[in-house]
Amino acid sequence: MDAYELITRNADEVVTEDEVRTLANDPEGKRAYVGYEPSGVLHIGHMLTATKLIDLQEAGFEVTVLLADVHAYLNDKGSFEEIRETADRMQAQFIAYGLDEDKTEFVLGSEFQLDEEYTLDLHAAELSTTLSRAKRSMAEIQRGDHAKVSQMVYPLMQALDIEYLDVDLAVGGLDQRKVHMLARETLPDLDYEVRPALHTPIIADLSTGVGKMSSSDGVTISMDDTTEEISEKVNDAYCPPTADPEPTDDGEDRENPVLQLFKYHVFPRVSTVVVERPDEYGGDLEYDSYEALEAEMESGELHPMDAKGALADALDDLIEPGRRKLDA
Ligand code: IYR
Repeated sequence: MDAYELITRNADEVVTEDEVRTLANDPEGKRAYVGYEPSGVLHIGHMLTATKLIDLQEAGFEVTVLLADVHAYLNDKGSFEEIRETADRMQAQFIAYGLDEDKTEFVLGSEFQLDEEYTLDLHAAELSTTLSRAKRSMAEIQRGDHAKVSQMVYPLMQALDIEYLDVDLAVGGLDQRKVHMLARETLPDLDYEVRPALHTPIIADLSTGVGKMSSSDGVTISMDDTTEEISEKVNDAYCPPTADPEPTDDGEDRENPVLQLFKYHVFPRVSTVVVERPDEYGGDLEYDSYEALEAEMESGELHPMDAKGALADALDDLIEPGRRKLDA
């Protein structure tokens, strides 16, 4: 796989492809980052972007993980003290999950976001951004009448982080695209360069295949799940024998979250997936690519129940090192 393919594989969106191609021409020592509001334990959303960071490290990038304590504070996630304790625990989990300790720098937002220069740049960004533009960059759920001023400042700070962390590439889930678009407009206003961004897909709700898998409501896979919990969640998952399910009766898009997890979470980390089956049902199946697994599910050779068993085992193996860290 060439560097561009490795850097962009499984990304839902690359902004812009030309800019990332330029990075891919000489990836050694280039810098990428993802930011996370410290909260709870790692869940599948964190792990998907972390998987992309692992791809980038393999391609030669140095990686910064921003533990965005100030952002979490602005988003009403608790006191600084609570947020920072969570940040420490998250850092240990990211390493356990497989980020290369020597090529990963963990930075707390408050280490630079409270400096005078940053603050003055933030005010300059506030001055060059209309309220309606800032509002458009906010998450959908925050945009009502109860939105706080802090939540409008938040995306502007995220844009500035790209400059202050001196990164060549910003990575995030597709839910970060609005902020990254704002950054493309805001940074040049402050005479800073635009940097490309890469967005990972959002996994659908595990039990319905509709909307997004979320830790706040619905079922998610977390690092503190027991083997039994994972197995239960996966066995109850929505999994028709196709990667392209029909929309719901209300016309909502549906995905197959079991296949999405194989594609975006398991195969980037595991070279072969073995589906165990008793001999009377044809014996074990082995797949060395997501495409091969998808094809056999669609043809009927691989039954969704058997695929779920293999998925639960693979998820369990991937979170096991982090789970041990939590217990320690
Ligand atoms: N908005 C992210 C957290 C975050 C990401 C980056 I990239 C930053 O520079 C700062 C914060 C979230 O929703 O978790």
